[in-house]
Amino acid sequence: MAMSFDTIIRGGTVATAADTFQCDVGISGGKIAALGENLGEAKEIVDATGLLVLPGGIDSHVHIAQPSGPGIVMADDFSSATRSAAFGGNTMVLPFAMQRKGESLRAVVDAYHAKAEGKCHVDVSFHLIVADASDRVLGQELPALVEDGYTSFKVFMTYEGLALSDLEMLNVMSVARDTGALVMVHAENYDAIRFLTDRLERAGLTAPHYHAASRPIPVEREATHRAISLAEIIDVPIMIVHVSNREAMEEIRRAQVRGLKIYGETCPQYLVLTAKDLEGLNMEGAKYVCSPPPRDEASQAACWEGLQQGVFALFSSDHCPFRYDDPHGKLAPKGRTSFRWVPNGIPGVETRLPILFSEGVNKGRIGLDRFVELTATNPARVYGLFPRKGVIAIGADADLALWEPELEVTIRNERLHHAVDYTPYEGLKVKGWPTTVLSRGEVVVEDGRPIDAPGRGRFLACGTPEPCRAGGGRIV
Ligand code: DUC
Ligand code: ZN
Ligand code: ZN
Repeated sequence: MAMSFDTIIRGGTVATAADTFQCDVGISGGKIAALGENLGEAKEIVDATGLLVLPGGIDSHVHIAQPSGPGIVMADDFSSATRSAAFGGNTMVLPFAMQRKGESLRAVVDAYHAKAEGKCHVDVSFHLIVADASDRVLGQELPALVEDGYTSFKVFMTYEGLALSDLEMLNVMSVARDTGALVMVHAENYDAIRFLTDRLERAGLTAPHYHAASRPIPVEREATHRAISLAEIIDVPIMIVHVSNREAMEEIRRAQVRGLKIYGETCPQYLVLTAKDLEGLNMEGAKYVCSPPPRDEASQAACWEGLQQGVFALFSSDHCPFRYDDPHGKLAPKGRTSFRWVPNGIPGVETRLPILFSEGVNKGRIGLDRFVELTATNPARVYGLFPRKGVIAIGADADLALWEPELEVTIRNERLHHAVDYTPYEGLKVKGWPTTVLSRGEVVVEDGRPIDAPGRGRFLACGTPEPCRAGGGRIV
């Protein structure tokens, strides 16, 4: 007897991290209920003829509504960021709940839930940023938060007020090992950056592009090596986030070859931008200030190699949205005095997938299966959301993005949906764009048109990350 579904996606080409095949997708109760042909009746038919049907992207590294220093305000709240995410083919994002020194992590988590409440267009889980590795945080708060589904912590090796000492990193890693959580590491050497920044400023070299000179590749390579060594001492898996160059990538590869569970992530800015982009006239370069900074073409090639060869398991946006022409953003008065004070981060949640699809799949650098793996399946596995998320399989959430693989788009800020007044990818031509997006079976973007659904996105507790599970294989 033919079943009846809420929705059938008909006539598309389904692609997963393993396979690409023609079939229809039957959806009931927000879940994928059937894959096959002639599925029968449904209340709604979505015609996917000529389209690719992919798992919705999971952007596992975004910053939303984070406090960012005196007078600096992030452009996106949870509404605009998750709406922008949906328009870029994503059905889930993982932002950070950021602790500041002296704060209770639990109170921080509650505050971020309050910021997100009623606003999200797609589903959300949180990573924790541990800035204050006090005995109470290590002994009580982190273990309780892991139990509640916050199973990944980011630690910083740089930034005033955020950087942890090696001892503090070891303590956080030790809690992660005991509780089955994954530590994400921002690997840059704080003292080296301070030394170089002071020297550049003394020489009057304060324009935005000196940001890149203040954090050269050895700053990242050394910290990457040190983070790996600390993880080896504790015997715990870690994720090195936003890797920008060959030397850091090779540190990760070497550790992997030695059998350590060291994971890596890279981002669009390290594939299509270089330090030259920071050299714009006047303050224009501020639009590209992020850390680590974009490097050069050889570094871009190395990041592609890392994606192709499985050194990197994740491709995330590191969406970190500040307006440009705004005293609370990139043009904050202090930022005009030195690159040191320019808010650090660039937007990209909506452009992440089209950039990788176009530069990767359409240009033959990676296959469609690898695209799905890097952008949806691996994030779900790495952060304990699989198999509910990140896959087209019976029983999974019906989080789907329908792509027009040949659609040519010139990226312009005016077509994006974030609350930022620029995109660092302005003018970049891409081929392939997601035009219809379903979150748990509900259409949230239809043929490029908005379906306003703030508040329908849910918080999801994360399970134990796969890298932290006993016997868990390496995710590549
Ligand atoms: N690190 C991030 O992960 N995002 C923005 C800035 C930074 O330093
Ligand atoms: Zn970082
Ligand atoms: Zn980030």
